[in-house]
Order: sequence, then structure tokens, then C-alpha cells
Amino acid sequence: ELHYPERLNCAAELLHGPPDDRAALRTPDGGLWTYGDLRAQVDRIAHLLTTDLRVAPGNRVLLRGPTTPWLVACWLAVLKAGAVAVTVLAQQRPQELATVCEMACVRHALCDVRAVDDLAKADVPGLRIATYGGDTPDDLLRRPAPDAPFPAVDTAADDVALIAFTSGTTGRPKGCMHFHRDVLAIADTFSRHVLRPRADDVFAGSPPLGFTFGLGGLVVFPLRAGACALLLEQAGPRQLLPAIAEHRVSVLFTAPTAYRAMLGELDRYDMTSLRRCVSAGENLPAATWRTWHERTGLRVINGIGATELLHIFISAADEHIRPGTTGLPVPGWQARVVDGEGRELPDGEPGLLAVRGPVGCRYLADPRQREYVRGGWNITGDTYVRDGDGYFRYVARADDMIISAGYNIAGPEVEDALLRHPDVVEAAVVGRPDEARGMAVVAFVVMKEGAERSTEALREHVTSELAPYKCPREFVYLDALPRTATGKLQRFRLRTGGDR
Ligand code: 3SK
Repeated sequence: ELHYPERLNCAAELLHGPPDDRAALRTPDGGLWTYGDLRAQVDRIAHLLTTDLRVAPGNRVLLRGPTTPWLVACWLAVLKAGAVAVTVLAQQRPQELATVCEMACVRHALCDVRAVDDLAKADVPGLRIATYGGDTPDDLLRRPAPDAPFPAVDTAADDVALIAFTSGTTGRPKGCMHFHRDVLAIADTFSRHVLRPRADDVFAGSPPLGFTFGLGGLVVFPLRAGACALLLEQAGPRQLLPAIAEHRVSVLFTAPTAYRAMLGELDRYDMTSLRRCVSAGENLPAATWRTWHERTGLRVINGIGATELLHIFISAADEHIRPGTTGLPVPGWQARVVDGEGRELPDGEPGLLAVRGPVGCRYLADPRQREYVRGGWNITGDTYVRDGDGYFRYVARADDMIISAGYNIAGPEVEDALLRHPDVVEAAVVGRPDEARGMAVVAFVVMKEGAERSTEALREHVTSELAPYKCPREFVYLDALPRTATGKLQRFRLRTGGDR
């Protein structure tokens, strides 16, 4: 069990410890912020927030910008000043930003000067926007500030530190409130017990800091370990590979799609610095795990997390990994598989994943709270099976099961089979209304460049691996699958036919 003092400021905790001259943040152009630099900048920004911008404890401050040391410093400064950080993604458009500001009662924003146009266009009444990263004197960080330590505001461990928004894969945003103690709890559960980082690690990865997968993996975990993060503004597979090689990255956070995309170019880069590879955001098919392992010798740490629960709660590392499963409940967390009434199901039977632990779902004024938290358990919306040995195996999102001619078919199982075909790069399998079968299985595939689009060959391949009733009735070839800004597959767009 985790015990934190009643009064706790997580930013002060994350900044406390390592010597001033140790590297904290790096950028691909050779930029380096030591822990001393980071502490000094956080204090400067906290002074400016509380004096020039008149931010008070409890005020909500929107943070928007690419992944840079300045964004990290602003996030820490907001928390150190006792205010609440509201994080958004660079891809969010003015209307979405306006919704977030309204829902979270945001009155202040700290915005990278390169991302300010859309925020200004959002035209939020009463919103005071300060920019950073610019070269004019009104840029917040160019203003004079006291060159003195900023004493952390004496927040309670269960004061809200962060509001993270999730739209899931369907669109309607929900704001998830997280406490100061929650921020430390994700480091003291998943990171401490599964990832087990060292102070000499260099973290890098693709998720943006507006997504809690990235905030944890690229800020909270490295700082809690006294380690260093390489921050990449562009973090697609093309940028990750050279960055890993050049900066001797040792801990990688990314999603299954990026692991698959990197396979094609792997041989051109030195990957010997990597010792930990984490995959989350989506299910990691066994086929992807095995190919990455064959090519690099590394055992990917799969995990499932949620914005509602801040970070990963089921996972496994090293010899505990079973490819094709997500793993075991992370120490500090409990998990079970339940039916629609919340009754625990026997091992081997698919049902709803229910979890509880040090972080809970707290939606900002949203009736969906009652659906997510039932009887003290968080119902994540995923269908899972617990195997006899306690391992949790992903089946599908609860609303993604395909019932065709009386058979229950899990799209991810068919996707996994398709991904074992050497010419398939990405696959998504969904159900479409069908008069004869209730639902028909439809596969959307992205083929390797130059590969033949042979439906017959794919059909043959799937039926050689799975029962024939699981074989898609239809194959649709796409150049890319539709994804959200955080990289999650948007199955509803495939189901409704918008991407043909
Ligand atoms: O949404 C997710 O999949 C996720 C995964 C890991 C950590 C955090 C999140 C939100």
C-alpha cells in the first residue's frame, strides 16, 4: 500500500533529490537542461504565474504546446503554484479547445507561441493567454522574475493537480480529475515495480504530454527516478529510430503501431542502448511482440492504462511476460473480470474488465461517472479473459465484439492473425450490419508497399490460422487506418463506412 503525507505537492516531490548538475531533459538538437536548470525555470515560471498572471491555488491553467522542456517546466510550475494543469493535444481545434475551457472553467492558458492561433480562435470569454517560446518582450518567459526559490504551495495530497481530457475513440470529451498523490502513485506502482527505471536511464517516446501515457512515461517516471528524458517534438517512427541511436535512449514508450512501423527500418540504426520498451494505448498483438523480440532481442512490456486511471494498471516485464496477454495486475492494483451486474466471472470466461487501485476515475460533472465506477470498481470498457494462471488477456473493447451468425468473434484475434501475414502492416477488423448474419466480419488492411492486394491469399492465410467462421467476408485495402490524435484506432469510422 502507498502512504503519502496529508500535505503533498507532487511537483515539489518530482523535482526534489537529484544533484543540480544531473541531466533532466534533453532535446534532439543537443539541448540540455540539468535538474538545477529545471528547478530554476520552474521557480521563475511559478513566480510569473502568481504575480504577472495572478494565478491562485485551485485555478485551472490550460497548457498547450509541442513536447519541449518549456512545456514540462510550465506543467511543473502550475502544480508547484497549487494550480490545476489542464492538458490538451496539439491537434485539438478551436471548437474542441473552447469545450475543454468551458468544461474545466479555465481562465488562464500557457501556450507555446507556435500553437497560439487556434487557442485565440477558440475565443473563450475571459481567458487570459500567456505565450512562451517567443522572442518578444510580452512572451511570459522573457519577463523579469525574482531570481529566488519559489516555495511550493502547501497543497493537500488529494487536491486536484491535473485535469486530463479523453474523448475515447468516439468523440464526446470527458475531463478526468487527478490528485497530487495520483501523480506520484503511477510512478510508485507501474514504474517502480514493473518498469524499474535507473537514474542513468534516458527515456523517450511518441505519446504527447497531453495524453497521460506520455505525461507519465516522459515526465513523471523519469523525474521520479532521477533520470533523463529526451523530448521529441516530432516523434513518429521515422524520428524515434535515429533519436534512439544518437541519444542512447534506454527506455522507450510507444504504441503497437509504431513498433510495427519501426520494424521496416530497424536494421539501419543502433538499438543497443534500449533496455526497456513499453507498449500501451492499444492491444499489443502477439505477432508484433514476437517480431520485435526476434529482431531486437528485447521483450516489450505490454500494458493497459486509461486516462481515467492516469496510467498503466495491468502489465508484466522480463520473465513474467506472456506474449499475447497484457500481464498481471500491477502491484498496488486489483483486477477482475465481471458480468454486466458486476459479478466476478470464472477464469476463462470473457467479461468486463474491472480494476481498482490507488487512482480512481473522477469525471468532471459527467453522468458517465456512474457507468465507469460501479460498486467501487472502475469498469474500463474492455472485454478481457483471465487465464487460469491469473494472466489477463485482451479480447476487445466491450462494444467491439462482433456477433455473426450466432458466433462471438473478437476483432483483435482476427487482426492478430492478419498481422502474421508477411505482407500486412496494419489490420482492423469490425462488424457491419448484415441481413443474413446479423453482423458480417469486415477487415481493413494496410499492405506493405508494393505488395499484391490478394484477398484470396489473405482469406487462405486467416483460415489456416483460425476457425473459418472468423474469416472476414470482406477485405478493404487502405493506405492508413483512421486513428485519434492519441493513436487509437477509430473503429466506429470503419463500421460506418466513412473510410472506404
Ligand atoms: O489510454 C491508454 O491506453 C493509456 C495507456 C497507458 C497509460 C495511459 C493511458 C491513458
